[in-house]
Amino acid sequence: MIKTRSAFLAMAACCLLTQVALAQKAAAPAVKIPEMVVIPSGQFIMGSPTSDRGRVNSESPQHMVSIKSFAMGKYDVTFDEWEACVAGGGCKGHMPGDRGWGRGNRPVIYVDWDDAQNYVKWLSGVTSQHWRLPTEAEWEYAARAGTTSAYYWGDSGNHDYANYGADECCQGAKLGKDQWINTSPVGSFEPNKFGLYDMVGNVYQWLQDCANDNYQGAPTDGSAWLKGDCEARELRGGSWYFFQENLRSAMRFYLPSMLRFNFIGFRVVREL
Ligand SMILES: [Ca+2]
Repeated sequence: MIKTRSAFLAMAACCLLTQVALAQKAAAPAVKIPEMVVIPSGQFIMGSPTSDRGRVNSESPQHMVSIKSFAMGKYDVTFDEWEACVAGGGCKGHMPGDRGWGRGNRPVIYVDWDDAQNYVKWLSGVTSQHWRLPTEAEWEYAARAGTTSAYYWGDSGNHDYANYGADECCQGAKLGKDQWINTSPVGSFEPNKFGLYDMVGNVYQWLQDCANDNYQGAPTDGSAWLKGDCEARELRGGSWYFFQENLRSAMRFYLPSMLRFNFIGFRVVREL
């Protein structure tokens, strides 16, 4: 009898532990990881030719860069993905506002360069893989996707390909497929030839590189340029707030790294 009762208690304890384990598993928040696209290795000419309308001298001299294969975020990091980081104890609990434009699958905004670093640090921790921001060379190579035109679709701005602003600086605008005055849900336009969405328009994207006024002395192996003014960091891609020339593949821009704006977000890279 005693033996039977002990066996019953042991079995009950076992079931209880199993149920607790299952409940914990069910309650554990799913880790939301950005979808990625593998970018093939290759070489490209970085910078703009003098024929690019709206070019600035910081885009020269043009130079050949070799790129190793890497994985890049198919979309900008979204509010959903950012909030998974906060829910998982990362990102220093920073919960950015959205100005009432919507969260979910819209790109996260009001994140500075350090916030973006906190996000990739969290991703690296939960996945045991190496996540980071794109280098400026990786970004331009991925944005061009084999093209040499000013924009990856041609030589002039076009609201059918991206969400950007009015011709007169600086305000949002609606035209063609671009039906958003402010940010748009990621993936609202066709991807480029590498399968990347929103590489230009919607929000500017923080990059790893320090600010430099031209390409004299820039790396040619695709690595981040960590000399220059590292209190400021490079950004790429233009945004809902700016005019078309900001969406050119070669367009460069930098800002102090601690600024949080409603036209800046980021996308991630995972090393292969
Ligand atoms: Ca727009």
